[in-house]
Amino acid sequence: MNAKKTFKLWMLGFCGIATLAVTPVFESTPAFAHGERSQEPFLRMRTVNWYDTEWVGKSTAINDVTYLRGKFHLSEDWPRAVVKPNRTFLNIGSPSSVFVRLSSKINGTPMFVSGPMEIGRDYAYEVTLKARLPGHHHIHPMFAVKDAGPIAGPGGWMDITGNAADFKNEIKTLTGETFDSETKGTATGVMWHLFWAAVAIAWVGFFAIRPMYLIRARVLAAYGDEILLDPIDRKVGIFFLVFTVTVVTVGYLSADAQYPVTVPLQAGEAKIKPMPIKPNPLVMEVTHAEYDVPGRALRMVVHATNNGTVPVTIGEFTTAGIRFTNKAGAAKLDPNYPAELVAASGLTMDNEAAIQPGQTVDIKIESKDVLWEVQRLVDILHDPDQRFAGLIMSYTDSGERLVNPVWAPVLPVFTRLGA
Ligand SMILES: [Cu+2]
Repeated sequence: MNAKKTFKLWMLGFCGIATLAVTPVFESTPAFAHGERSQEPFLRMRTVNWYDTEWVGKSTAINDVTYLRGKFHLSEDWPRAVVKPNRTFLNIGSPSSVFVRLSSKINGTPMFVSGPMEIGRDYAYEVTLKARLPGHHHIHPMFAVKDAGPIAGPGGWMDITGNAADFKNEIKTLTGETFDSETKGTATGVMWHLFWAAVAIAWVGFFAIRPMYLIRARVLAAYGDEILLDPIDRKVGIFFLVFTVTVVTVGYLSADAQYPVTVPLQAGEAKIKPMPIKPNPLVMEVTHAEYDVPGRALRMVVHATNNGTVPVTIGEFTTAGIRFTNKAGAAKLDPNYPAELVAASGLTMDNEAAIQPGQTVDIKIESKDVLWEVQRLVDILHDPDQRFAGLIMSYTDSGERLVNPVWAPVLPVFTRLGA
């Protein structure tokens, strides 16, 4: 008995220590409640290449309007495992409805319904947001692809100040009626939910007590269903049928009489023209790429030709909303871009010189930062399809930006090779 007790105590103590040992050390980095980092890296790197993302209102008062805007390129390296963007919708990823989305426009076209987009092309979007719930919120642009799911873009913090109770979303209908869409119809909605719940409980309850399920099941198994039904059951059944059909009909007719002019829910398709292809004199191709696991660096060899008339300098490599820049690229960084997504001196090249007009070069570009691990992009090495895609940004002396999509298979390396 005693030995057993001692063992029990020892076991309890052991479990306690074991629990403590595996409890992770408290992290002081900002909390990301969306789980955006757990989205597969092939989805984040090889579908939508986000750039120029702008969280316009760093702080917005309740009821005020702000914007989330930016551009994206649909990667030529779209994974085979992901459904093609034949039906897409631009949305916002946020912790609950902290903003009301008043409109989404892609290339200036309102996108209140979904539609197809073209792989290999670029789109500019602007989402108009009205502040609804106060707080410090992490907001992402989000690209939903039918049968593939939502693909989150980079997240930035947006603050909303004020009092939630002051929120109003007044809408003027086409018939001239004005109402607050926050509260409109709430009582009717609650009433119908309670009503049908009560009807359902009465229906199930009636049969549940005449007799209880278990007895009923045994009688059913032994003698069939005929003796389980008595005339009252049939009468009650007919009553519920007539009652339900009457309530639905009367409800429908009275709602129709109250709101004679309605617009059906839009179920068409948005036909969005991609942004015009900007002539790009810089031609680029990745001829080799490897990921240095201990060094946390993606290295690629880029075969580039400058067919233009002015020298071009590479400044940035961006993928999954994460930006690796050198000096030239850092100078062009929007200071409002979330610092936790920028590796400001993460981009190095074996040849920093500008690519001269007419010149063809093979440049080794290294994007090195702990962000590969922190953002869990290194997980591509566990995929059966080890590839990356992203955008390389280059600049001419006059400040013109050239965007080159790149993609390639990635070879993992575990030792440092001479760079
Ligand atoms: Cu987030």
